[in-house]
Amino acid sequence: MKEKRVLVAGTGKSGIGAAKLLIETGHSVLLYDENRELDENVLRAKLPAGADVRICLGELTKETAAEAAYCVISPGIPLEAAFVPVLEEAGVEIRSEIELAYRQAKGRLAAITGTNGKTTTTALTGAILSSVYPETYMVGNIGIPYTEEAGKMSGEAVTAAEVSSFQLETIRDFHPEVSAILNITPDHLNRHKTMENYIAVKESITKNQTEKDTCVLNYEDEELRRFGETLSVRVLYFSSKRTLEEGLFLRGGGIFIREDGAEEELCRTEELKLVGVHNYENVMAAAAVALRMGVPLADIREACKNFRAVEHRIEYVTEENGVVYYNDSKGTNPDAAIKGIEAMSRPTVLIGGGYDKQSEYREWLKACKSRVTALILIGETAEKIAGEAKEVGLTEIVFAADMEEAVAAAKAKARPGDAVLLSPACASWDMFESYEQRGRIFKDCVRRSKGV
Ligand code: UMA
Repeated sequence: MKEKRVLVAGTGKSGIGAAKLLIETGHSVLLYDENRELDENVLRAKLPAGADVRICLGELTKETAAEAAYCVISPGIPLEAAFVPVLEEAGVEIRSEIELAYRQAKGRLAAITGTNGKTTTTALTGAILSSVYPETYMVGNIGIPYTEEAGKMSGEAVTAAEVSSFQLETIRDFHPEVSAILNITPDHLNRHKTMENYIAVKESITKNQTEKDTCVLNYEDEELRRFGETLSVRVLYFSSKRTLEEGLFLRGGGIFIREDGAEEELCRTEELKLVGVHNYENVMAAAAVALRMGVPLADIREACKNFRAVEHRIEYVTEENGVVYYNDSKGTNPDAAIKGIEAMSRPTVLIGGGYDKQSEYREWLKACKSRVTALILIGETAEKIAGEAKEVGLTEIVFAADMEEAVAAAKAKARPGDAVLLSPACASWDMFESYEQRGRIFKDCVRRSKGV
């Protein structure tokens, strides 16, 4: 019988990573994408020359689906996609791209999820781990597909993975030794439909963990505290609000670790280059993960002190005529954007709006009220946000067609001593490929117009 091909759905970073890993491990691949406008030659050029790959774009027929042994799905593709029932009818199992990578990977794995802070926490965890383990990988939603790295790993490998709810949706055996859930607030509800579904998918990061493993949880998130009580996995909590009997916590200006009744200081917050309580939570979570991955406290302390903010997360861009520009393009939901605006100590001209995930903007706009002097809105959600902004008393609103216009409008509104902040509270996908591209275009517009 002819050997079946593995169907890889999606031809973005994850799809290409998955296809390459499958090819390396001797599989033939059926690379599929719903977008029929894609150029087959461009896709083929991303794969090893001469590889046994068939490319299929547009509609997936029953006949093609029946050729697949199983399907590796990219995280951006919802299970509601038109081709999914075709696969189901043909009895083809759908696995997450991280599931494929996990099965091929070697060594030890720590996986971090949560609505906000997971990129910073994963980057910091990776930095701590790499300070003591020579073969450290940082993978996943952070922008490096897990499948790109999995084939390179030896038994000594230590991996920090940022995993999103999209990636967790179709895991089966995925089993981190240490997991972390940082917080859960409404996000991606257009995809997951209900908060219950979203919570369940995030919490499924622990589903294969056993009593030998650890789950790091935020004690101040009521859902996660409750969830921790139901787990047979070892739980290590962190808290930014209270002293814990066991776990990591913020007290006064210090971060402490208490285990088996013994307390030690990890660091003073003023020693860190990260600012804001949300970042101290990220530091506690990363330190907790690293501790359980066997890193000595002194090494955790050093790595935390040396770590700088990641790009697009309240990132300083430049100062011009007394106005400071910040790029918080990673503020892709209202909760993340609240952190962005709360970090501003100056009157702020805020650029917001973008792809419509059916989020609620009221709390974010309320947080904006005391600091925001003008709101510049872009994207699909501009009208909706403008309506809610007026209701909370934010009336200085300008609509802009693109980032260039938004930056020009922000510039015209800002006075010396102000900040201009891009912190959209929305995903970027209506106007940009990614939040990274949105952030880079913002920075380019700011720099291009400097001095003009
Ligand atoms: N496609 C379809 N049908 C669909 C949707 C997409 O065929 O219904 C195709 C598109 O035509 C495209 C491909 O799928 O060719 C894109 O796949 P993708 O959206 O999964 O994008 P990747 O480039 O593989 O990037 C993904 C993550 N993107 C998403 O989850 C949307 C990246 O996270 C991640 O860095 C990367 O894998 C590596 O692991 C980005 C993200 O925005 C940063 N994540 C969300 C977030 O953080 O909020 C979850």
